Amino acid sequence: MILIKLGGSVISDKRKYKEFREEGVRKIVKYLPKRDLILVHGGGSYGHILAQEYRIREGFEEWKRIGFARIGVDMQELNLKILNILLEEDIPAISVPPHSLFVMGNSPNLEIFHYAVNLGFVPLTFGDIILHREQGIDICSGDYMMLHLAREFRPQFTIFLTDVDGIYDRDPEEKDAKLIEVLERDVEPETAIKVKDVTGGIAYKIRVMREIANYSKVYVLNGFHPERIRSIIEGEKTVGTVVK
Ligand code: IP8
Repeated sequence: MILIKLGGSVISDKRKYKEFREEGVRKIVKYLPKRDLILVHGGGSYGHILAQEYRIREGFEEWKRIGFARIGVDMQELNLKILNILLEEDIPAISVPPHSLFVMGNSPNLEIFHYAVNLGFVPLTFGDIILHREQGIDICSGDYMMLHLAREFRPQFTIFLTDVDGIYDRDPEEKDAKLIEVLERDVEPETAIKVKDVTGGIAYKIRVMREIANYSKVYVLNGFHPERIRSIIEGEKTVGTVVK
């Protein structure tokens, strides 16, 4: 089993509302295995811009209803675009939207993933709007789904595709930023503190990755060089970060 997250900044241009990177996604899909695979995608500019505007993570207020529902629609739109590309490449993907799978505060019920995988389907889930047991509404990040899926399935490889080569020792936009090839448990890179989005940015991601490293080999790779996915699967050395 291989678990892969298509990061929001790989599949969309994070600065422009609903700007899909179609060519990039097509390229990635060509390097994906056709079964024993679970996919997760992030929100990018289909999720984060409005989630921030409507302060979804701060919980329910009446004025937020339409915004919350709108993000749900936008995420399904993004999901549908990716599903269609997967199908065109002969990958039998099935959409599993978190908002209709569970209520935040309870653990996600992953039964559907088991059934789908056993029949040779490729489940595709994503960062999504979610109803919340205490605060009414929230955002469920794709990383949260990654964590639960990795715990449940113990994949051989767990791969996070991002818009840079891996995890850097500081903001990758800064001059002199160095790629961390092996991220050890006790090192907290400066990037963790500085780079944020509505679901917590790199700091949360690194926490999730470290936990997943207990169950799986975890890699962070550049989604704009998807041939690196194949290298990892084939056991070859490539550019990226391995999380230990
Ligand atoms: O990009 C967030 O998912 P992420 C999803 O995986 C929304 O953190 C709706 C903002």
